[in-house]
Formats: sequence, C-alpha cells, structure tokens
Amino acid sequence: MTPATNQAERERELLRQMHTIRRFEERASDDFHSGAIYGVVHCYIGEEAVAVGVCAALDRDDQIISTHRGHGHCIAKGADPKRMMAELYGRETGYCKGKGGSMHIADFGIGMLGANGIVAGGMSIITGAGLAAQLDGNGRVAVCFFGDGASNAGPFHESINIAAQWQLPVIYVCENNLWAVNTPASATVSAGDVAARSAGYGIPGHIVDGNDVLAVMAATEEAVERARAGAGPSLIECKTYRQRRHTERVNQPDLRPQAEIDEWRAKDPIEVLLAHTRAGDTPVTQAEWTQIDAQVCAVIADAVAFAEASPFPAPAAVVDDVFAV
Ligand SMILES: Cc1ncc(C[n+]2csc(CCOP(=O)(O)OP(=O)(O)O)c2C)c(N)n1
Repeated sequence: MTPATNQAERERELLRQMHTIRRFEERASDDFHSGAIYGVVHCYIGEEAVAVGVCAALDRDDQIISTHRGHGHCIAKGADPKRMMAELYGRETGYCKGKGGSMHIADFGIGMLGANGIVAGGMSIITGAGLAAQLDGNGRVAVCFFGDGASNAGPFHESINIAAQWQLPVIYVCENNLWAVNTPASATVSAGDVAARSAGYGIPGHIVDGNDVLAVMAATEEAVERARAGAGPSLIECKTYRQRRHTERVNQPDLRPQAEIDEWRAKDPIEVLLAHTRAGDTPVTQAEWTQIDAQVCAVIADAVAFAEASPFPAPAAVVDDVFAV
C-alpha cells in the first residue's frame, strides 16, 4: 500500500469510529427519553475527535481511564457496542452485568480501565497503572481522559506531580469543553489554559484543536513516543465542546450561550474530517459516506437488538461481585 492509500484508509477508519460514537449516543439519548434506559446518560457528541485521535495513537495493550462521559473512550479503545448498549439497558449481558450503567463501563481486555462517576476519580488510578507499567517494564502507556472541571480537583495536581517526579509513562488528556455543568472554565481555571499548568510540574503541555482528530492523533503520538522512551508524562489540552446539555436529563438548565453552541456546532469534528478529505486527493464521496453511515447504523441496531433480547440480572445476583456488604 502506498503512504497515500494508507492515509486515506486511516482517515476513513477515524471517521467510522467517530460516527459510531455519534450514532451510539444518538440512540442512547432516544432510548433514555423513551424510558428504555434508566440510568443517567452523558453524551460526548461533539468531542469524538479527542477519544478517537488519542486512541488511534495507542496500542491495544496501552491503558486508558475515562470519565462520566465515557462512551466515546470505550468505543475508540475497541469496546463491543453490544455489551455497552446492554449495560445501558441494565441487562445481564452488559459489561457490568447490567448493574453499573453508563458511568461504570470497563473492559480490561482492551486496556479500558473504566468510566468513573467521580470527577477526577480516574486520575490517581491511571497514574497507578503508569507506575505498574514502569515497574513491569512492559512499555505500556497509560492515558487519563478528564475534563476542565476535573483539572481543578486535588487528584489532578497530586497525580501529575508524582508522575512527573517518577517520570511515569502517563499522558494526561484534558477534554476542555469549556464548561463543567454550568460553570465556565474561564471562571475557574487559573492561568487560563489547563496546559499552562504543566510548567508547574516541569512536563510538556500542549494545546490542541480537539475537534481536529488528526491534530489530536499527532500530539498523542509525540507524547506516546516520549512516554515509551522513559522521558515521563505529558499534558495535552484538547479544546472542544459538547453539543448536548451536561446530561440527557430534561429538567437541568443549560446556561451556555446559544451563539457559542452554534459556533462550535459549525466546527463539528466529523464534518472537519470530511472536509479535510474532500480538500485532498482522496475525498470521501457522498455515496461512500452514505455507505459508512448505513454500516454504522447496522452496528447500532444490532447492539440495541442484543440489549433488548438480553435478560435483566436476577434479583438474587444483586450482591454478586460486591467486595463488602
Ligand atoms: C467529586 C465530584 N464532584 C462533583 C460531581 C458532580 N459532577 C458531575 S460531572 C461534573 C462536572 C465535570 O466537569 P468536567 O470535569 O469539565 O467534565 P465534563 O462534564 O465537562 O465532561 C460535576 C461537578 C461528581 N460527579 N464528582
């Protein structure tokens, strides 16, 4: 394969993954509103380029940790949409046997160490995974996804400090979608940019257009190389935006200005990549895009059918897998 063909195929795979996240969440949102999904759903729509760009730069054995907004991270790392949808539906075939819901999906087999309902809760866990990788000498890299809100919490500072001091192979990826629920990052993040905080720990900090999957991938590749070489952690701040309200719940206010929402919708990450291919030698044609969409929709329909056909966990299983009762 020529490098150009390689690149064209890679871009199509990135598009497919971002679109899978988009369609998965559109369906999850619909099913939440219809009452088929009981637990809370936080949509990642608009931020897909971050998860997909980062995970495209990782190997299967590398490990990631996610947040309360984790569907994109799961799919980008290779999780099975059927088991994810079954988990959202509360069925026993789901990743947590139907007892964890959207915010607790993990798949250790693909290096996905878990979503987390505790803001900044993943930071120390993944830093521990980085320490384990260093002690084992297995060459793995550990990646932490977190929000701008989480960057103001204690675990951010404690984790990055120790990772820098011990030169751990960890990449801290801030998904700065400009808001933590209804609090603007501009009102809470000292120094303006989260990436600027890297200076306090003596590690590289990069600001990336988080709606440009190729830019996110390139920044991550650099950080991966550094981590694998034993040169320590990096902080990457991806500027992005969630197109939906904080959660799919209808009774929550959304204080974000409409003009800001519109401005970022015009920079939709899927449209950005489509436009990139169309400006080059290997454009994704409308026919090809229609075909990709149909294939992705079939994957989501299969996931929903699998979830619907699966049983709920038995009441007697309620304390199975619980360490202390
Ligand atoms: C320790 C803790 N404090 C508060 C909350 C409530 N909460 C859930 S999401 C959220 C905002 C998180 O913002 P950010 O880290 O920027 O992530 P985003 O939702 O923007 O993706 C808050 C305060 C929580 N889940 N955990």
